[in-house]
Amino acid sequence: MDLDKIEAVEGHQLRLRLVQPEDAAYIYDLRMNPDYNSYLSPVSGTVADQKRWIENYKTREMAGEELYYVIECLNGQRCGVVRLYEITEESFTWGSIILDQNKPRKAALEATLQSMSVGFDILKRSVVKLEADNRNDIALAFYRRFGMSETGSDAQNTYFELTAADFNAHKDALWTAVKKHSKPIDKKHDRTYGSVTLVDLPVVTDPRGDLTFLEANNHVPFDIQRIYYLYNVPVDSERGGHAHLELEQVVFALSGSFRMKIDDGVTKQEFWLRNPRQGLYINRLIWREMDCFSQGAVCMVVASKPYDEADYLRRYDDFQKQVAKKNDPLS
Ligand code: T46
Repeated sequence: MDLDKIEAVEGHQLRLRLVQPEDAAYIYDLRMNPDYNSYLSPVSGTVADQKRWIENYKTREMAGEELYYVIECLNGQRCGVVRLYEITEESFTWGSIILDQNKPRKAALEATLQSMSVGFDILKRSVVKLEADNRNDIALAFYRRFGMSETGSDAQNTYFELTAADFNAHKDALWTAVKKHSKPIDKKHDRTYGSVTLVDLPVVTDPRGDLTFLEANNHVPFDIQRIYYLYNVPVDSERGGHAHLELEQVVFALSGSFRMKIDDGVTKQEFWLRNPRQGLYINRLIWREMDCFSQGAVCMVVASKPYDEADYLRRYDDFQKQVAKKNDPLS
């Protein structure tokens, strides 16, 4: 398997990336949510069970039997999941798609095109199989519009297949529809106050290994004036717990992983950093906390200014006051 191509698949407004154990709580919430789970097999157990399920799935992923993706907007916001399973020499089964309220317009079409492309264009399988619950009118209509052929039905489900040839015949028109009816998400750095964005770096791969680089005012949207790194971090350590008045930074997990909890004073998000080719750009006036460091994790930060303690807001109420001031139209 070409793991590099399979690991992350970028489209017009969405990225598919392989699921990680840290996605357990997100997936558990999705599958327990009655708004999304009506036509899926029921889930029981806990988030810890879901995490164990993902860990077991990772062995099937390594064996090339199954690919389970988290669907993200290009700004890193998760908005759903989709799965390719029962991958044989010739075919794969597609399903378990869920999209949540963060999905952009045309996300179902785009995520379906992207995930089917993995099966057809990357894995080179010649046919996909899938089924839809007979009560799920929206899915049935969607699969028919997508050009899938019905192969049968029973009391519960209708069964469909699509060949690689049919997929290739339809896909350009379907991508045109995605582009026409959706807005591309600006994944370039949003430099307004209070924003965070995932930043992808280039990689040069050859048999000697991978090489990634970053350039000031290109991959990182500022003049780099300082670089620092965190290492020998105990796994139960909690760092951060502050915001900056003027400093902009991009944070990378050069090795291992950790969680960044991000708060702009209104919305809280969390990002798991684990890929040395992907950093988190954190603008001014963002409260950040870091925890869940893996053993041996190394965090590298590139910063827009030298160290200055006066730039830190280390008390949450001071941070909230600054956010309120920034949002005050008369200030
Ligand atoms: C941030 C997160 C991701 C310096 O003397 N020079 C420096 O460049 C830095 C970054 C820190 N220090 C001193 C200040 C403190 O006495 O090192 C000590 C520990 O710093 P702090 O408690 O702020 O470390 P973290 O890991 O909580 O936060 C750091 C950065 O300070 C912060 O800007 O965003 O990493």
